[in-house]
Amino acid sequence: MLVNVLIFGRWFWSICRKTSTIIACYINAKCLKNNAMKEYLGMTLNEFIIRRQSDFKYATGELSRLLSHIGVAAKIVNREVNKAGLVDILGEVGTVNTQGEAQQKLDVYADSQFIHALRASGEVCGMASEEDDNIVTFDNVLANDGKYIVCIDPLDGSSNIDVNVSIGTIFSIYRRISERGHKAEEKDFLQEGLKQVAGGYVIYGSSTMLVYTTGRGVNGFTLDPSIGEFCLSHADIRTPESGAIYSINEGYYLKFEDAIKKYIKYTQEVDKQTKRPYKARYIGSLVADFHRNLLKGGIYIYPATADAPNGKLRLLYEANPLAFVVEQAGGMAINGKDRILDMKPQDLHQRTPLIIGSTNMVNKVMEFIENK
Ligand code: AHM
Ligand code: MG
Repeated sequence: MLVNVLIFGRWFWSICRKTSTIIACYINAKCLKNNAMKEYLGMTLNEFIIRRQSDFKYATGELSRLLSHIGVAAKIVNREVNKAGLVDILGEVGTVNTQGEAQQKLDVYADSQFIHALRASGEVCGMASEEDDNIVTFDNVLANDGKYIVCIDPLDGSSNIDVNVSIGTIFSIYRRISERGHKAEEKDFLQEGLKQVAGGYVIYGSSTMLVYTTGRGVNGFTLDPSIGEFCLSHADIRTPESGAIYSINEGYYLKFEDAIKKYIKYTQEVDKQTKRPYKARYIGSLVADFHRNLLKGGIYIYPATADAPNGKLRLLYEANPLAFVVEQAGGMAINGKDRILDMKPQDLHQRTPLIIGSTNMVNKVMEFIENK
């Protein structure tokens, strides 16, 4: 009997020691990460990119240089967005883009700024943009040798440009799959979102922020206008698992499928435990709605409608980059059936329904869809 007690005691003691070591390691790793991230706070985007380059095995600095170029273009676009009311740059330009929507002058300006910055970077062989029907290839020796391609919505939320409401830029970066030394090909752009090497956005709001991920967490940089630099202000962003905000254009209510209608009713019911009724917030600029929900917890839905069975938003340069960001921050993004990042694009300007945000909320919508 005594022997049994002794054996049990030793076994119990060793389990306790192992468990406490595991917990201590976990806490230590977390603290180290938090401390390391704290050390980065206030650092400029360029410094941060260079420091983090060592996170990537065999990194050669090309992606770092490319991200810096995107930051520079964002600052130039920001400058124009900020003085939009002062110069003759607002309003429609008179042409329509590939989606049949009137192009605003600032859209065209932003598009040309990003084309210029990406061509100048020498790291990119081509770009796909919401504003251009076909891929833009940078056909020179340096660019043809570039490893990367970029998909971009240069100025998202264009209906808000004229009225001083937050707008944004959304971008994603992939490794090309065509042979280096030649022009980019369309197949380089039709890769699944999970193959992104970086994705992010810039929000031109009450302050201007650049938020991006390279697959190792999400970091946000706020533009300090006094020094003209993006500085790390939001290190290692995590989105809450649940939130109390829902963002959907309820004006289309009658055109939604039943599952979405039922979910909207669910958000409006009273239930203390799940913080319902949720707050309805819809800016009409995806970047702004997404950014708020990312920080506060919430869900953004642009579903299929009777008129638009594939929804409105574009897979390559709206859904994919934000899906990458949200997943890296601990959230989820689906199209109503599948994970956004698993979708195989068929077309440059392909649209997709988008349900994106806090994990518990996205799963709840999924429940309604599955039980319809
Ligand atoms: P845009 O890229 O032409 O600006 O369109 C995308 C925008 C999103 O920013 C926004 O969430 C959505 O379209 C709003 O659409 P709607 O007016 O149908 O609600
Ligand atoms: Mg857009």
